[in-house]
Amino acid sequence: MQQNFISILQNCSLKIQNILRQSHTNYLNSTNPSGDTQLALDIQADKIIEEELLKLDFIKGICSEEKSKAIYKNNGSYLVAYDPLDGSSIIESNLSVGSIFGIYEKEFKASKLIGAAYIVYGPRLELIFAGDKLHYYVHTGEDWQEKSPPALKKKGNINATGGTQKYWETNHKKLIENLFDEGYRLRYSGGMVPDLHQILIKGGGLFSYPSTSDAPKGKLRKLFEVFPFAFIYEKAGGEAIDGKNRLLELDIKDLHESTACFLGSEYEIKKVRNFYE
Ligand code: AHM
Ligand code: MG
Repeated sequence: MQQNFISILQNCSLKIQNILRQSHTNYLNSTNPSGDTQLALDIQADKIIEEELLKLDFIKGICSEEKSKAIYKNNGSYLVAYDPLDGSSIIESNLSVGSIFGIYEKEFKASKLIGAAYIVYGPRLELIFAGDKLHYYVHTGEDWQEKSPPALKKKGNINATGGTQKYWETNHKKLIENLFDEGYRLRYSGGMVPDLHQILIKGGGLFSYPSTSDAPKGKLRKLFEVFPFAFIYEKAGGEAIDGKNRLLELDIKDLHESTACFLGSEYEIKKVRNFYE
């Protein structure tokens, strides 16, 4: 099942990379269930992934950031929640973007997550898959090469934080100031895939998208973005919390629900806990 899934994601990534290379980045008149205006590319990528995933016998259903409801089949026992094209707002400026996937057993909830993956569309096409352990694939232009998987050390030196700064809570301002006082460097592109991938590849640091006074539940969606990355970061030796609780122990009531999130290595997450206690 794992190998079939990896192959399907590799197929999807090549097709999506192809549509990204065409020059149009036009917006549609429609919004997704979170209220974001959709790009034609969001819908195309969503369709590519939907068609590929529904071919797999072991898939019982799918849901994406672009769909208001899940689609179910009669067979299969695994559910996939995905963000077909994460970083829609930075496509126009030609920055790296990605796709994110969470594989759930029978129910869309954190405790049922059994695998996760993301694709990075950058100068290179890359895929990280986490099952029992991490797998890292890079496309050479001709085929896929598996490389040794990245791992998080106890501490890094990168700080990537989102949310509108004027709406940050005091504890978040203090946390970020403290990291910079310790010599952390700012690395934030506005795309969680390249931002979290950079921290993973460099072996440590902190990514945060906090709750703010204008967005008390943060921005990033549990099923499509936060839980899959929490799973991947834990498999890489890191930690992932909402400020206090482990992300993978959070409940979910609505498919499109969001949460504040902090993902990183042990040292930085301990610091988050201290500032958010
Ligand atoms: P999207 O799924 O509509 O692209 O939004 C998610 C993106 C993340 O990739 C990124 O971390 C975040 O939104 C950036 O938000 P902001 O522009 O508020 O910093
Ligand atoms: Mg997204």
